[in-house]
Amino acid sequence: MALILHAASTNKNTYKALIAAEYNGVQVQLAPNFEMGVSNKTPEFLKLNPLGKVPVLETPDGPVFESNAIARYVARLKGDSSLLGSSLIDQAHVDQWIDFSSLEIDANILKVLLPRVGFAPYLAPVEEAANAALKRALGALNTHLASSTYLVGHTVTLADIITTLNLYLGFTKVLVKSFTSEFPHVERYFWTLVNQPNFRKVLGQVKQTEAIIPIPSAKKPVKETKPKAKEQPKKEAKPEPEKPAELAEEEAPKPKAKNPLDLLPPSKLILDEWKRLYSNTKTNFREVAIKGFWDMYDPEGYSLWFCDYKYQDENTVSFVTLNKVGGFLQRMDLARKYAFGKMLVIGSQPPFKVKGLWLFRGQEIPQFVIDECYDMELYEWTKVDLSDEAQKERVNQMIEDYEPFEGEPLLDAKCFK
Ligand SMILES: N[C@@H](CCC(=O)N[C@@H](CS)C(=O)NCC(=O)O)C(=O)O
Repeated sequence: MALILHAASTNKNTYKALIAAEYNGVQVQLAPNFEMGVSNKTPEFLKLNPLGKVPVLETPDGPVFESNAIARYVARLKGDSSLLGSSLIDQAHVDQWIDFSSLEIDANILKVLLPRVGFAPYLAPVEEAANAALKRALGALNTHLASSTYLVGHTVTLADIITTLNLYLGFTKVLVKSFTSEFPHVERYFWTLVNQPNFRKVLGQVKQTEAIIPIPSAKKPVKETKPKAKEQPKKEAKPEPEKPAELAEEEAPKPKAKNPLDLLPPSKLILDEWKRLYSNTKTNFREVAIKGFWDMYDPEGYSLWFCDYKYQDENTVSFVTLNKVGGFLQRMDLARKYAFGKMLVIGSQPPFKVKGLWLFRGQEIPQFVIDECYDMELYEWTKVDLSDEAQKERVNQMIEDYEPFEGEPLLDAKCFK
């Protein structure tokens, strides 16, 4: 029977146990319908972990919290698992690297990341110290990896799983290429590990972040943590010369330019009206919403686009595929005033196909969307030819979540509105 892991499916701490489970052939399943901030605050959940934090693993002998402990439990479920090290000294080294990557790498990445996503107050000296400590740790790791493929012995151990996931948070969120290129053996190690089949099944395709998240405006309140007044930065600090270039670049205040799409001639299609019609139509969708859409559609002020994920063969795990689409829609937030979209995850078995339909203001895909949402390049984009009735019918079917879509059931249909 599968062990139940209570966790958000986008959390790198969750992936530690899931990848260890893949290596050991153990069944671990995410708790269905888990909602971060809701499910982990219920009285039942607090009995599993009094802090209300995730992940938590339910085992036949009771719950386990702390992601490293959970991953160790999963690793130990297989008697002869090579994940734990075969000699006393190898086992000690597995533990050594787990602690090293948690305390020297993960902790410092979080000190950089959390203020930038609004979960802690931003303080330039704190970030600087975290970056320096991170460089020191990556330097030591780089030296170790100069002469070894894996951290301990000649196969993947739990130390590699946990270290890679700690690096994963860094590579995908804060460590841009100019930062990591100082540590070529760490880079080689990271890309080798995330491309191992058991990692890939859980993580999908991993991409290094191209830019570090900008420092939130000093005026915006931080989430959850309330800093004392004297701790708050008075205004966005000017880049300091000794700061890593990629961070300094992000700090320069940028004047807010008007979006060129706001300068287009007015359109008879009022996007909010269409979004309202879409949301409020509960019955007769074809006759009401779809007909209403074409009645208000303005082919001069807007354009419709099909998108097709370029790497469909990689969509082998349903929740990873759904997360990928969910992440894309979150990153499209910047286009909410100018776009409407439907993203379908198609098929009942892997590999799942991801296809979508987007309505954009203007005749082209807006340049700021291409520039700022990296997912755009992961899709093939084709402008809808409205003179082709078959393409128009495909638009209708995508808007209404028609099933079977192109002969297959829908795993999910997400709407961007
Ligand atoms: N050291 C813990 C970290 C747990 C943790 O901080 N979890 C966060 C999500 S990444 C959480 O559940 N936060 C909810 C809260 O603080 O209430 C582990 O590795 O499991």
